Amino acid sequence: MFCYQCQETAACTGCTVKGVCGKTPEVARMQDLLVYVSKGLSEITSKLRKEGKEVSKEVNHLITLNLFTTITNANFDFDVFVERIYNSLDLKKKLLEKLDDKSNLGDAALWDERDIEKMNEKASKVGVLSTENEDIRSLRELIIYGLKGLSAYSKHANVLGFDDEEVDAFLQEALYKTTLPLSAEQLLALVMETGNAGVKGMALLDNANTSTFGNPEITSVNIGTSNRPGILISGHDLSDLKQLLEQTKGTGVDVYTHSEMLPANYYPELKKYDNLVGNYGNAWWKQKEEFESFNGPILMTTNCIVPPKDTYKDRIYTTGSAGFPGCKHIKGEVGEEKDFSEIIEQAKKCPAPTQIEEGSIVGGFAHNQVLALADKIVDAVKSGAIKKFVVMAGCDGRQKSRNYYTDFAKALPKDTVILTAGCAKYKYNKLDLGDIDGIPRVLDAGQCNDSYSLAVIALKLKEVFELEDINELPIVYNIAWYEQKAVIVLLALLALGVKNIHLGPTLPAFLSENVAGILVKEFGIAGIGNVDDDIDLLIK
Ligand code: FS2
Ligand code: SF4
Repeated sequence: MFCYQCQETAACTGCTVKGVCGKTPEVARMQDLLVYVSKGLSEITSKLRKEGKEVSKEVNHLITLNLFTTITNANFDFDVFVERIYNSLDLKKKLLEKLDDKSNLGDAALWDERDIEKMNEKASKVGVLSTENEDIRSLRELIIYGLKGLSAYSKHANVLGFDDEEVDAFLQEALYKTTLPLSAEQLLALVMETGNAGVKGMALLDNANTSTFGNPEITSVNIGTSNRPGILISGHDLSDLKQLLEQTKGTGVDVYTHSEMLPANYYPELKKYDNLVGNYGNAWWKQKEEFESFNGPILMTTNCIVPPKDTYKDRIYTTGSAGFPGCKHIKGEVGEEKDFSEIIEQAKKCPAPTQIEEGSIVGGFAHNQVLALADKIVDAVKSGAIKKFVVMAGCDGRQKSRNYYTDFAKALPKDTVILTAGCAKYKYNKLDLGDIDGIPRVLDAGQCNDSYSLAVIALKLKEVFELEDINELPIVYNIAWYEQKAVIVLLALLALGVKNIHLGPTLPAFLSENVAGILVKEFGIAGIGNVDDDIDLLIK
């Protein structure tokens, strides 16, 4: 196996024996093959569109689900990947029949084999290292990881009934183009286009979330527990949470959010449920201790599964793109109602969660809420009460080096405000950093996709202050990344013209020296240093 798609990749170069995340070589091979088959499928759909033929939403959804399932920590189940490959091959066959011009089709579009041994053989030839030139490989993978992130966001919009054919068409064409002998310049242009599509994808999801659940609003979220049994829901899928809340109503079972599900508490249409009682615990990587002490069942709706301990494995359920062998998977395609009754019945037999914290945290500062406070914020900037905004969005992770972000937040001068989104917030959202004239010093916009909100806020401030360039704003970027959704967020910010982003705790292993050099030169991308130097560099 060879995988270097996430920040925790072995020795910051690549996982070759087993994934640091727990991915086995067998699963890694099937993931590589699923990506390859999806490239072939995308070649056919792209060519069908060129022939003026319609590609159905179901086909679009299958491709995004394929990519989403290969995101770090999403799915560890070998059988799931084999089934997805078979389904994709079946679909590929059907779509091929509709294509008039079948000349010049690539190997990915034509390959079809169901024998596991032959599939393994193929997988070992089509993985990341099959591109020999390291710069071309780097650019291709940068695009593919961005598309994986975009797929995740598209999927969350799709389940709420929102689709953008333009985004899907781009996603498939870009994926197909990673199989073509494009030059580095052409691939760089495609990287930028991927960033533009990322902006559209996040805007689609923002629209889907806010039209369905209302605009996030300032909310104090309980982090303690009740004495009733509970279900913990993690991941990013708000539609799953909504269904779970409906189904647990009046059952005596409480629902708690974990990690990236915390921002669900900020939405009017979700916080109105009495049975949504708060958030339990912290970021994804703490789940081994926190799932143990939660005592009740846990529903993983998307990525960021840590291979579970046997002591609580029988309480873990997965759904959607998520999967783990031996854990029960709750079925339900886009638009279908899911049945969570088994989880609810198990919860009733479990003790209430063991309290690990008490009090509350405040969030809900997505674009609508922040813009409602715009006058206050603009006054604070004009009076000098707020000197700088620091975007500290992205992901959290288990490496000790990430304590940098806690220390950085603590070391920030008191006239700075942190704008955050994603699970990175858990490094500083319980520090009690105070407020500036009633504006909290940590403004949490929501999940990682809500980094879009931060961009909307920046664009609005640029307008209010009548600036030419977004980079003239008193905003600096110190972003933490872990998996591929952070890649699309980064590419989207670059596409919006944001410069001088600091990215840590390490730069992606998939950036070759030359590609990293281009990002440094063109966009001022930089890594992180030590806290004192970075405070000097970014703030003073
Ligand atoms: Fe955190 Fe994991 Fe959200 Fe990432 S919970 S690292 O998925 O995309 O952020
Ligand atoms: Fe390694 Fe990350 Fe790939 Fe897992 S997802 S195998 S940790 S690079």
